[in-house]
Amino acid sequence: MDKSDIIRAVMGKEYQISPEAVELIKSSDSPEGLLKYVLSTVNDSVIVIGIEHVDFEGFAASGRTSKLINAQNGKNPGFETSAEKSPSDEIQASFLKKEEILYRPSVLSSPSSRSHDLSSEPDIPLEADILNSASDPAPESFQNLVSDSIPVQDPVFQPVPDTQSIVSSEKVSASCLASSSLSSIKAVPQVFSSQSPQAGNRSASSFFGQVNSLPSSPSNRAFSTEPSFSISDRGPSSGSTDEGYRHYPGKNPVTVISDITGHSTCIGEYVQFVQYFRDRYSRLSEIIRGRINARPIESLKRRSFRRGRDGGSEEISIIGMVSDVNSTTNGHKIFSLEDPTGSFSVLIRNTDNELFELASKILLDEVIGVTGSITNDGNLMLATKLIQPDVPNNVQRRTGSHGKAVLISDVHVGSSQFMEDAWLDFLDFLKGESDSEPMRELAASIRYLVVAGDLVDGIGIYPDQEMELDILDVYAQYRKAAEYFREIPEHIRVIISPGNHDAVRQAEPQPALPESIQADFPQNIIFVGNPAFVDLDGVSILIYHGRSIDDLVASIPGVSYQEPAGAVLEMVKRRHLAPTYGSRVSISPEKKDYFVIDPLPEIIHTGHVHTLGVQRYKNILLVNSGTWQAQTEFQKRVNLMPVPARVPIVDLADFDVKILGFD
Ligand code: D5M
Ligand code: FE
Ligand code: ZN
Repeated sequence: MDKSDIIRAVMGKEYQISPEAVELIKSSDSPEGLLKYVLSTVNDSVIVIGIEHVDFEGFAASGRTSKLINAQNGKNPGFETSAEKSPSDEIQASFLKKEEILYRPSVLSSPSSRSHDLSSEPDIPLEADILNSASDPAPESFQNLVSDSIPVQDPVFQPVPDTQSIVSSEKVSASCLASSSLSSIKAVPQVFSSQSPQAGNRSASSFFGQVNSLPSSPSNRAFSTEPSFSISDRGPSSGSTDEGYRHYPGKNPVTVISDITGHSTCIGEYVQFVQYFRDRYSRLSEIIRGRINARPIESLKRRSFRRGRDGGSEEISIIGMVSDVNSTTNGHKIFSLEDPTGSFSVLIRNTDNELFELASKILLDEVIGVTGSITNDGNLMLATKLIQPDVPNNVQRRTGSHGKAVLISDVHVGSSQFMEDAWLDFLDFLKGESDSEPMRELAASIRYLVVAGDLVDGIGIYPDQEMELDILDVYAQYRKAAEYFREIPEHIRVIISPGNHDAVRQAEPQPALPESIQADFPQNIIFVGNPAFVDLDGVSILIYHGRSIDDLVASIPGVSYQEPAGAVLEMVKRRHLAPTYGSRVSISPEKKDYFVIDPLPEIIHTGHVHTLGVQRYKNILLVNSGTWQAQTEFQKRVNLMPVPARVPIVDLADFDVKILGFD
C-alpha cells in the first residue's frame, strides 16, 4: 500500500490526512488493516487525520474482532469493515438493507407523502419568447477602467440552439400525480468516482421506477451532519430558520436566504434519497409544467391517449427525469424518462438536426419535458420537442443597488503556487493604497467581497498535494488566510463560501466553515454554505463553488474550461447547479435539493476551475472568477491553464463588470 492508496482511501471517506500520518500508517506492519482501523475510529468532528488519530495499541487490541468481521464480510473487503460500531457501520448496514428493499415490490408502490396540487400551479407566461431562447446577443462590455487595470479576453457568447416550444393544450388530470408514488431510488454513486456521467456504465438505475443495480456505499463522512453552527456572536439580527435565513444589518447589509448551514438532516437513509429526488423532480417539473400540459407517464399506457379521435397519432407531453441515455444502431438517441408514476422510452431521430443537437446535450438525471407521439405498439414516444426548465425571457432585473461587489474564488492559501505578491497587491487595492486616483476611488466604492470557495489549499485533497504545499497544517493555512483578511477594510462586507479544498465535509451542499476556524477572522466576514443564495442590499447572488463544472465539461459537447461561464449557462438552462447526480460531485441527499436554481438570482458566482468567464444570460449575470494559484503540476499534466490574479468587479447599480489584473 503506497502513499497515494492511503490518501485515496482517506479521501473516499471525506477526510484529509497529514503527511506524517500517511508515513506512520505506511510504516506499520499492516498498513491496510491499520488504515481501516483509523477510519473506523476517528469521529466525525475530525477533518484532518493526524498522527494523534493513529492508535497502534487500539489497533493491536482490536485485531481479533477485526478479522472476524472481515471474514463475515469477505465479499466486500476494502474499507467498509471495522472493529467497532461506528457511524460508517450504520450507514453500511442501512445500505445493505436498502439493497434488499429495492427488490421488494411493495416498496415500489409506497404511497407518496406529498401531493401535487395542480390547481395552484403557477402559470409562468413564457409564450413565444421561450421559442427564441438564446444567449443575450449583446456582448458584455469589458472595459479598462483605469490605466493600471488589465483587460481580459473578450467575452464569449455561445449560441444556444432554439429548440423549445410550447404546443400542447391539454390539461393534466390532477388526481394522477396527487396519488403518485415515488417507487424506487436510483443508485447512490461512489464518492470521488471519476467516471464520465454519460459513459453509460451506470447500470439501469431509476428514481421512480425499477432499480436493477445495487447502491454503492457512500462514505460515512459524506452523510454526517456538519458541526453545529451558531451565528449569535457574528451579528445577524434574526436567528436561523428553516432554510438558513439570516440577516446581517448595517451599511452594507447581507441576507443569507438559503444555505445548508445548521440544517443538514441527512444521515444517508433510503427514504432520504427518495425525498431528495422527489424534491428535485417536483420543483423542476413545476417550472416546465407552466409551459406544457404534461401527462403522468402512467397514463400513456391507456390506449385512448395514444390515438387522436381520428385514429391518427396524437401529440402528447410528459415531464420526467432522464434515467438512461442510449444510442440505437442507426445512431438515433433513446432516453428513459421517469416520473413518479412510471417510466417511458423516448426516441430522438438523428434526421431532426436541431432536436438531435439539443438531445446530445441532455444529461443523466436532468428533468425535461418531451412532446411527441406514441408508436402503435405503445412502447415508445417519438419526440418532436424537448423542453428544459430554462429561464423565461421576460425576467426583469430589479432596479439595481449601488456600489460594487468584488468576486473572487480559489485563493488556495498554503499552496506553494499561491501568488502571494499579486494577492498582497490586491489587498493594497482594497485598502485604497493604489498609486492611481481612479483605483483608489474604485476601491472606495467597494461594498462587498464574495469568495466562492477554496480559500485554502487544505491537505490530502489530491494525491501528492503535499509536494506543492508551503503550509502543511490546514489550521495554519486558515490562520494565515485570517491574517490576510484582517487587512481588508472593515466597511467591506466579506462573504466566504467553502469549496472542495476547505475544511468542511466534501459532500455538497457544504455547510459554512466551522466556528473554530471562523473565530480567527474579523467581524466583517460572513460565512455561508456552498451553495448559498444571498442578498446583497437588494441584489441576489447565488454562490456555488462549481465542482460540477468538471462534469459538465466532460459531458456536454462545446463546454470547456476556457469558457467556464458557458458551463454555468448550461446549469441555468437545467435550473440546477449539479444536474447529474454523483460522478465528481458527491451530493448529500437533503430533504430540499439546494442545487435547484429557484428563485432565479441576478448574479451566479462560481469558481473551482481556475479560469475567468463572464456572460449574461437573460438578465442573469454569470461570473466564474479565476484563482490566486499558479499552475500546479496536475494542471500542467492535463493542460489546464489557470487565469490567476484577475478580479471581476460588479457594479451593483447596472451590473457592468470590470476586470482588474494584479498579476
Ligand atoms: O480544482 C481546480 C481544477 O483542476 C478543477 O477543474 C479540478 C482540477 N484538478 C486539480 N487537481 C486535480 C487532481 N489532482 N485530480 C483531478 N482534478 C484536479 P481545485 O479544486 O481548485 O484543485
Ligand atoms: Fe480551486
Ligand atoms: Zn475547487
